[in-house]
Amino acid sequence: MNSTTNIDPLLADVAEKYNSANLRGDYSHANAQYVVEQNWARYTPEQHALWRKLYARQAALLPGRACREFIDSLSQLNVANGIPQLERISTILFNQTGWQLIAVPGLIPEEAFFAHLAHRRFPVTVWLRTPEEFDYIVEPDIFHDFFGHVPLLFNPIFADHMQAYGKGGLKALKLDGLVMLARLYWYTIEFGLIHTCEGLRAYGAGILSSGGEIVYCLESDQPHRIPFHLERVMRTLYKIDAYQESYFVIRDYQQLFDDTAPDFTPLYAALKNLPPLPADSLLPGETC
Ligand code: HBI
Ligand code: FE
Repeated sequence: MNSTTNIDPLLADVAEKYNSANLRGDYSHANAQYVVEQNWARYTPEQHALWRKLYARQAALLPGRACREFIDSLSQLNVANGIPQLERISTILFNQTGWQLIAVPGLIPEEAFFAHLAHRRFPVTVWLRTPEEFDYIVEPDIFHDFFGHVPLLFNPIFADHMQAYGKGGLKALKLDGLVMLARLYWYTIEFGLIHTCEGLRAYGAGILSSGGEIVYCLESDQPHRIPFHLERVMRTLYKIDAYQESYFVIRDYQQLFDDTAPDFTPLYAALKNLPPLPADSLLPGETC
């Protein structure tokens, strides 16, 4: 355990959720909302080169796999040549959808995370993976958070959903609905698929920032691809250290916003008494 996680029980909770014995970030300068300075000048030329390599590999995989909104938004950010300056992008983003980017040391406790989302602030981790972690990393680094999550915050409907999700998260904490809400986050914001006029596409950040899963999720015959259904997603278990065994498909972002708009209180009460579904479940009639 590093110095931080063994004194801050909230951080220890979220570290455990990610099977991390100790979180990698430097939390010693974080404020009460877990915000830090990005210290962009401290990134080394090698780290900028690693970002360029990650970006180039991922950008080449996007056509025909990432949703159109993601590709168009990413291309306007001009962040191929090095680790982005969060403040610069935050200013552009704020003018478009009222979202801001804030720098955080890494994973932060659920309540702080939800509170930021509820106020249209997206937490972006400041550290970058090592070259050895090029293909896989357990905790989200700046490439996952920025490349995976930031482009769709420029989409107004998705931006509204993210804020609603944050508000829902704060309520879930009071209703003991956190586990179910985390599943919703996982199967949409992290690993969601969407029907488009060009065919099935990925919009989830965990897919879009992954060299392997962006191909697997659309082209493998292994995983189930199931029409999104809120209760179904909230009951379905997930694994954090392997490709998904099931992906849930929305018709459009409006469906995601509308289906998750109602108050979840009765849903939590109803689902609490039902057993969770294994990640590889397929219920009758669930074909995509
Ligand atoms: N913290 N920085 C950061 N980024 C996340 O994606 C994140 C987090 N804390 C908690 C968390 N995600 C998950 O538990 C979500 O399900 C809320
Ligand atoms: Fe993420």
